[in-house]
This record gives sequence, C-alpha cells and structure tokens, in this order.
Amino acid sequence: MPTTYCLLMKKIARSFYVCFLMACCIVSHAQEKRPNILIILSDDHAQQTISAYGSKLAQTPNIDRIAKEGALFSNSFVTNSICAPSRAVLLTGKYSHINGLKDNSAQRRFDGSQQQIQKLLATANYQSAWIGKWHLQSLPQGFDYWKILPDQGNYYQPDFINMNKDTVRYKGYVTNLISEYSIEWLNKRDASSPFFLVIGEKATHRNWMPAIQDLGAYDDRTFPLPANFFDAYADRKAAAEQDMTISKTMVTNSDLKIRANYSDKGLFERLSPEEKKAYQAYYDKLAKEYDVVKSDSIALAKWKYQRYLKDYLSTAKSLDRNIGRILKYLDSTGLANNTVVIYTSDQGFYMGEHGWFDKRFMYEESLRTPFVIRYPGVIKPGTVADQMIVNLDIAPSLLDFAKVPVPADLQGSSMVPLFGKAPLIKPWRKSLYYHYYEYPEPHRVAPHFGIRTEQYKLIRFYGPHENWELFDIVKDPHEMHNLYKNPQYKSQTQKLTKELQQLAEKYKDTEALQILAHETNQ
Ligand SMILES: [Ca+2]
Repeated sequence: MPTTYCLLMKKIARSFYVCFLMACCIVSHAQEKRPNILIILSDDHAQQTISAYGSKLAQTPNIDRIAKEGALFSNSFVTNSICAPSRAVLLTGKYSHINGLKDNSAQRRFDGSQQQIQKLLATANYQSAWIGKWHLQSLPQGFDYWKILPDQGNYYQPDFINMNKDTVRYKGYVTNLISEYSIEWLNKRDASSPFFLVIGEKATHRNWMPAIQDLGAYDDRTFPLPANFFDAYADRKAAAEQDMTISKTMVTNSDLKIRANYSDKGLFERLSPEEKKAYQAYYDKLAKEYDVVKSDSIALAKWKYQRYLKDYLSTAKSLDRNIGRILKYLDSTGLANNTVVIYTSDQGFYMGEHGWFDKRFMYEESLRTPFVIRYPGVIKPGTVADQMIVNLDIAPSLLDFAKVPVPADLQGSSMVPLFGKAPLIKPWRKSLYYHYYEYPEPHRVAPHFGIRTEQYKLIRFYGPHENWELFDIVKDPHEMHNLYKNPQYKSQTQKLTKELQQLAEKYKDTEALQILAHETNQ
C-alpha cells in the first residue's frame, strides 16, 4: 500500500511538473510572440505631400522606408476629419457619437474612464505611453507614462504637462523634443514586457513654423497650382459657405509670417532671440515679394499658395527626419524586428485643392489620411493594400497583433487578415460611414454625414445647409460636380441612401437616423 501510494504521488507530481512546464512554455511563447507597438501620429499631414503616396511636392524618405519595409494602405480614411475626435477614435475604436468626443471645443472633454486600447493592452502586460500632442482636454488615463503638450502646443520652447500635472516649459523645437522624450521613455521602460507607445506629433499643424535649419528648404521650387484652386463651388452650398480659403482665410502676418509681430505675446513669443533673428531675416525678405502682389487678388492668392506649401513642407521635413531618428533607435537597439511601427496622421488636409487649407469636409483630401505599417516577418515588404480602411480599424488591429481578444463593442475591423497570412473570414468593407460635427467656428463647415463606396460618395449636410451631394469619385475625383439632382443617377442615389441608412443603423448613429427619418416623413 505505501509503495502504491508513493508511486501515485510521484505520478501526480510528474503530471503537475509537466503541466507547469507546458504553462511556462505557453506563457513565454505568447510573450515572445507579442510585438511592441509604436504609432507615430502626426497632425494634418496630407497624403498629397508624402512621396510614398506618389507626391512630387516633397520627399519623405523615412515615411517611405516604413512603406517599403512593410505595407502602404492606398485607401486609408478617417470617420470625422478633425484633430481631437480622431485621437478619441484611435483610443476607443468607436465613432465620435459613441465615444462622446464629437468636436474640438474645450468644453467637450474626452471621458477617459471609458474602455481604451491602452487599458486593453495592459491586460496582456503591455507598458504604455503617450508622448507629445494629445489634445483631448482631459488628462490621459490608463497609460503607464505620459508627457503631453497642452492643447495644440507650441513649435518653439513648448510647454509639456508632466504626470505630476506640472506644466513645464522646455528649450528646443517641438518635433525634436517629442523624439527625445520618446527615446528617453523607451530607454527607461521595463524591457521584460512589450510596449505600446504613441508619439503624438504637433507637425504639420497650422501655423507651420519650420525648424531654423529648414527655413527656405523649398525656396527653389514653384509648386503647380491644383486644377480646382479657383473652384466656384457650383451646386455645393456648404463648400461655398466655408471659411478656410488660402486667399481669404489664411492670415498674412501669422500664417504666412509676413511682418509678424515678434514683440507681443502670441505665436512668435516663444522664439529665442537668435531664433527670432533667423525668422525675421528669412521672412523680411519675403515681405518685399508680398508688396509686389498684394493689390492683385489673383496674383496674391497664387503667391500665398506658394508660401503656404513652402512653410508646410519645411515643417514636415523635421517630422520626417525625426521619424528617421526613431527608426534608427529601433534598429540600433534590436527592437525593430519585434515592433509594429505605424505612421499615420489624425486626418488629411487640403493643399490648395478647392482653394483651401484645413480639413473637415468629407471630400477626398481630408477624408484620406496616410497609413503605413511595418512588422518584419509578418507583413511582406513592399505590400500595397487597396482595401478601404478607417481609423476605427486601428484599435482592433493592435489588439489582434497583441493577441488580446477584441471586445464586441469596437466598431472597426482588424486589418491583420489583410496581410495575407490567413484567409479573410468575412469580406472586407465596400463602403465607409462618416460624420462631422463642428460648426460654425472656426471654419464654418456645415455638419454632415455620408457614405463613400469605391465609386460614389453621398453626403447629407444639415444644420445651416440642408443639402445632399452625390459624386462619382471615379469619373470626378476632384468632386466638382454634384450629381444629386441628376435624373440619370436616381436609382444609384436611392441605393446609396438605403445603404447610408443601414450604416447609420449599424453604427448606432441616432442623430443621423433622426435626420433621415424626418426626411422620409416629409
Ligand atoms: Ca489634425
């Protein structure tokens, strides 16, 4: 009996040991397989200015490198083309009407107590940080570390809010500082668990103040004017009413820095005496050019367009250089092989199309946003994916990469199946849903919602301009011809309206559904 008892105990002990070893093996395998995740999220950086997207305006070698070593999404979009709401979509994987942050107003604070990507990743032992532009009014919640710019932040000598809630002013250029603090955190993190880091860039937000070394970087260029620069907005009431044109809205002494006031408080107060000297020396020369064209409205608009592009692209130059710095850090530390790197922007931007700067409209230039992603060994280098992705898809994709279950209330889809390792279980979306809210200030863009398919776009403006717009974006890629009242498109319009209704139902957008219901009852 004792012998049998001993043998039995030995057997049980051995089984436990084997189970223990298996469990260890599973845990270590899972940890080994869990990649680090790094998102570089810029602000207002248009696809039209990125060479990986075919731009001839500028070279962006470091963004291009991510695309070349990974994948470029040629059809990447946002759900609400404006700064703070886009960040809230990234964090929650939910539309603005669900996560609660519909616009940039200071009164509308993001509710950080809700479910967010960093909190979900923490369940798989991820350490998380957000460094740089945040813009959500309420302070970050659920991150192990953060260091953020207050509101929009400053380009020179910016303030950062630290985790002890102190606001401290730092010496330097914002894009360089954000890289420095990101690398500092990467160096000091606990290397035994994977990381999730968002580098929130201020560039290329208005008023486009380049680093001193990049002043005049594009002075030898004359950029081609977009074909629809002098758009008269026929049959597009909301487009006619906006206040975001280069010719009228762009401010000469702040946006274009011509005869800027360097002594008062304001946009230029943070420049050091040496930096002020460099700015004045550069922009004073341009004041003479301005004086030559200022009384001719057409010549002035064209001149402002050139100046806008030069300052914007010069600001983007530092952004791309700093992306290179982060990529080099990943190479030199050996982290590159097990890190998902994403470069994207909070939305697209107008580079003179329709005569505009800024964003907001559901038209292509601001609906689109760059999205390139690298994950060695998983994403085949040089992949170009043409499926329609939206920023809603980022959260579920990251969870998928991290092998964390995706909660059912997330409204996007994981892009991971698109990388070709596994067959698509369900067909990818053929249409996307959009809803923009902020009105009237600052740019008087009427609120609207709509649907975009591979060929058509149907938009319903409401509030000040009850209006429908329909575009054939294959035949009319610049969206100049509103076909809504064209009888030839009647059945197509009916089909799209029905699909728009279905998407509003799917995404639980009650405000849009009420507008559509009211219309049907009339
Ligand atoms: Ca933005």
